[in-house]
Amino acid sequence: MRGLFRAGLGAMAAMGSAAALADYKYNFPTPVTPIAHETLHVHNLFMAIALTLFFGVLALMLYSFWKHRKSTGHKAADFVAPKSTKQWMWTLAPFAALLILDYGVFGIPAYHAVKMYEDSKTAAELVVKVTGSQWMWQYEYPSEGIKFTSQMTTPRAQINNQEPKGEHYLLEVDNPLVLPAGVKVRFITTSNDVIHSWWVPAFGVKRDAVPGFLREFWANIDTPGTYRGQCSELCGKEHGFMPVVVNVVPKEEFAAWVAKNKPAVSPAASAAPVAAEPVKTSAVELAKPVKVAAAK
Ligand SMILES: [Cu+2]
Repeated sequence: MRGLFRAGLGAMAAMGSAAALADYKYNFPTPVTPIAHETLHVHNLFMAIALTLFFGVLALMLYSFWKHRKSTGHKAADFVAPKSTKQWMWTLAPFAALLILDYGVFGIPAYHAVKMYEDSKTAAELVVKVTGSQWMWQYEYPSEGIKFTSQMTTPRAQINNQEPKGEHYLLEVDNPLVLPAGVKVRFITTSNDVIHSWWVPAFGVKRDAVPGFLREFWANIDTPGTYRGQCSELCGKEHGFMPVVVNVVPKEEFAAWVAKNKPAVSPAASAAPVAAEPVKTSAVELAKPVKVAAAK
């Protein structure tokens, strides 16, 4: 019994260190936001509990099979409903254990993670509106008056196997979203047509962009860098061709970027979209930027 239990613990320890050594290659991407850290923590905690339970129950079962085998004179019981106190105990104890596990051990950390995820307003310093559209993303900084579309730049020839695939195949865009590091950004998301979903794995956030609704999420990215994600709600035939690319830069650099891209006229007076770079129509053959640019 003890040997089996030890073997179980050993296997768990091996799996744990292997995951750490793999440096997230087979695990979550390196987390860069509080939500991503929390998600990874909750995942690891639940995984440890689930593995402990799995090996514990398995060891107990194997031990029971072996200990009460027929060849040593044991006879199978044939009751259908609990009758004695002992039988009631063995029926109710797992039920109680499940309740405690589900609501206490799993429920409480999960509740805190979800509560944290939903708190997009507290101390948010920047608002970014993300609009999904067949098949590109439109980004808007309402206070700064900046608005542009972000389209995939992977050439058709690569998709059709006429050219070797590039390093960021299907994960590259003309105008990436630019965000400051260490600032809580509140995202508001919606869609122009069908349901899309904005997702950057390293941020630990994914939220459906639903036409007619404004939905929220947030991110406070601690490390500058380029982060890539994808639309993760099947939205039509080009669903796989509307990636998300986010350039996270230090605060000062972001301020300079805003100053450079801020429209000269007040945003209210200008109905025309202001692109970080002019919207390129030729980049993706099938993109329809005009439609998006004209959208409110
Ligand atoms: Cu989509």
